[in-house]
Amino acid sequence: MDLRALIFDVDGTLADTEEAHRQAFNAAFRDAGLDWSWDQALYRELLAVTGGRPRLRQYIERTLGLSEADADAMAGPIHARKSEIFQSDLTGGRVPLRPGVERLLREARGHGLRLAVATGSSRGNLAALLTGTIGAEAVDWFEVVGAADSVAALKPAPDIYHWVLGRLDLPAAACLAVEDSTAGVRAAGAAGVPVIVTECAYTSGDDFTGAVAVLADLGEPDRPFAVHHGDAAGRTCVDVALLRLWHAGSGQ
Ligand code: XBP
Ligand code: MG
Repeated sequence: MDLRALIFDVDGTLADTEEAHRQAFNAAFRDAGLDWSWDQALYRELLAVTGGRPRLRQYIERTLGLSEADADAMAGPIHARKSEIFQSDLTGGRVPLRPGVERLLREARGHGLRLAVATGSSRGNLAALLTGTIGAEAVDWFEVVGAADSVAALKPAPDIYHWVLGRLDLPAAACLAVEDSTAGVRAAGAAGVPVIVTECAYTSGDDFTGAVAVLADLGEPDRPFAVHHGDAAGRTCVDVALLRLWHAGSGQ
């Protein structure tokens, strides 16, 4: 089956945003008068939970011994403040897109590939990232945006990918996902979507079993990329031709 659409994860894939998320959480804790501070090692552990609000809720349950309902009630306003801080950072262009992302998005559009997003984050975060990098018009490049408010079960559950496929009205075999995390690979895989990985600072060395290829990043023509798993067919960066090769080789 031909490749018809690319489904991009956001955090860690379109941009290395998790460090900005971590710092925004710590700023929100300070604003709330809490003495919590998540360092990078703890945040990497907490990232096992997809979704910033569920991640904070579980931390509150564990730290304060509150019930899930009470912890969620406490997490809500803190997470809302964190999102304000994060979005202000990104709208200001603080976090760039990862290497090759804008190039590949433009090339994919030029080849008539449909674009979608499947993220455990919020639509507002995506809009802030794109506004602060390519420009607000890039939000419309993505025909379908599956975000944390689209489904109840976030990655590694396949629900977000099923939701996106439904709105694309495409079978999984006609798509290819780009992810950065174990949870993302498992979610795409469980939905039958072939997936490639670009590791990020918080996921480097994690288990990406099932991915068609694992890369340091998408690369640029003049900036060769490192391939940790899979065959890049001698190419120096991920282009549509290489995506089609990987898609065909994935047995779809
Ligand atoms: C990564 C996530 C998100 C972010 C934080 O999403 O799990 O929760 O860590 O963003 P992706 P929110 O699927 O794009 O990698 O606080 O908005 O959830
Ligand atoms: Mg991610």
